[in-house]
Amino acid sequence: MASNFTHAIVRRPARSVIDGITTSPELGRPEYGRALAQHDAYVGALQEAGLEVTVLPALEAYPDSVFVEDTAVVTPKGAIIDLPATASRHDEAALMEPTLREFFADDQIRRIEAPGTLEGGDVMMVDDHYYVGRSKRTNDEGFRQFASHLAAWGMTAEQVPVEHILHLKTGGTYVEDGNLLVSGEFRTARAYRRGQFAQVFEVPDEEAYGADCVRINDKVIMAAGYPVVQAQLEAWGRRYGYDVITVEMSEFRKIDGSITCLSLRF
Ligand code: CIR
Repeated sequence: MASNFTHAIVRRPARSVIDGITTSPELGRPEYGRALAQHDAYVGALQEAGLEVTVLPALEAYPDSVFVEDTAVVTPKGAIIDLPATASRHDEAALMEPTLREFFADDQIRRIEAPGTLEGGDVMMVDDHYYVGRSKRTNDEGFRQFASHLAAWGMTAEQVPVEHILHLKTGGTYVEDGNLLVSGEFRTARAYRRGQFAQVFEVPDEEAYGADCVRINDKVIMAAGYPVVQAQLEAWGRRYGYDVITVEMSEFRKIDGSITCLSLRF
């Protein structure tokens, strides 16, 4: 079943984005003007995919607040407000809640509460089943609460260990039609080997950053500069009826942000 999204929520990068958390300081700090331009292009790609995009103002006190995906998981039945694990990002979810309330009724909003932590980057939706990374950012209690919220809405979840990267989706994304991209440690993840995927494409190490893409209606948005991933997506796109849009992501990559991180989609 292909996605049928109508809306996205994004947040403008703050000037403080140059101080975003990173595991790759050798890439240098983001350049603010370039990050803004890349963000504009990303919003343009979401619109090209047919979405109405709510663009929230920058939050200077939160360097990583451009990565709105970590503040909530929006399902077809309702939204689960996350609890980001790092102190500097902790309050970002509460700051997103009023915007989600514009789209969802009270009984469609649930919350991850301490000591649970959960970040949306760790959550990969495959129809009504959710794979949840057990990472440094998402703990067992966060998963337990998340799975119980989903169960109340008739959906299921399972954990996937994340050892070497930030979030589950940093290492691979589901692009619908049974097709999954995986990189690094997820090439051998047991959770992905049960026959529920028609095709699993193993992204070569030198293109690992390209493994995080997003399918939106009849488009897939991916980072520019990953030709092997792009060729695979274009081949799938010809077969399943979608086009690939590439956007420059260099400035967000410097602080561990990838394609899915920059939006909430529903
Ligand atoms: C962080 O470390 O939290 C940010 N610098 C990057 C967050 C990326 N978000 C995502 O993968 N969903």
